[in-house]
Amino acid sequence: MKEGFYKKLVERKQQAKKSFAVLIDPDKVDALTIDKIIALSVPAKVDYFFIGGSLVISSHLDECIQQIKASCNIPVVLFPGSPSQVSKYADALLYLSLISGRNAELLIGQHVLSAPFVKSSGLEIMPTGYIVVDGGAPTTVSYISNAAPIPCDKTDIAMCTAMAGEMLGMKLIYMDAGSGAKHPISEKMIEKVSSSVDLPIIVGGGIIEPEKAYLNCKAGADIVVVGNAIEKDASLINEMCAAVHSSFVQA
Ligand code: 1GP
Repeated sequence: MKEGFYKKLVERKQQAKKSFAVLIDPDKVDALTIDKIIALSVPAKVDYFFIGGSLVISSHLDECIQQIKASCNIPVVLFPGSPSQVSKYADALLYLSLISGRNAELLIGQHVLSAPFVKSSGLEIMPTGYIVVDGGAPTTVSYISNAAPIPCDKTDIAMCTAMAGEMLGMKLIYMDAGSGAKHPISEKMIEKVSSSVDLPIIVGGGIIEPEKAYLNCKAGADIVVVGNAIEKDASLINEMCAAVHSSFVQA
């Protein structure tokens, strides 16, 4: 099994270092676009590529990852919308359990069915409490998951969900307003969650401005993920990444 990735995440959290991840949906990119994203991400010092999507209709997940791996050292983390989105070429897998929902299939059902396949991938598996928060519009994740998101102002529910996830043994918390959300998650909710658990916190969904990415980090996000906005304008990578990294203040 690959290892060491999670350890580094925890070390970064202990040092209060914030990370920026570019989300790549294999359905939405061709080889040329991937080259462009890499060309912008390397000088910007992007920390991670997250790969996945709620659907993933295309079948070039392996090729996407191999292309990235052949051109740069930015780690590739799988953010799968379904168990079919597993590739041995990645560095690690967010092993998502939708703890904000009450759909048994996404809490444990699909994990049982795919367990031997996932284990044999050799990937570093990171159990991740996936918390979907209402982002003001029905997103693919809320439709596909068939699970109600947490209302955006119910910070206590988000906090208790994250705490329960931590006590159940999750290693990461991913707070997601869903791709293309109208409203990203509030700093109030991020603050509440991050001050209640010791786990690294990933935040994404509807972040389109560098300022928002910065504020999310100040509120306690350890990794900020942006997909949609970068699909529309890849030149945002540099500014977003700089905003996230600038939130780190040396003690
Ligand atoms: C979605 O958190 C990710 O699952 C990123 O969302 O595509 O809106 O940036 P965006």
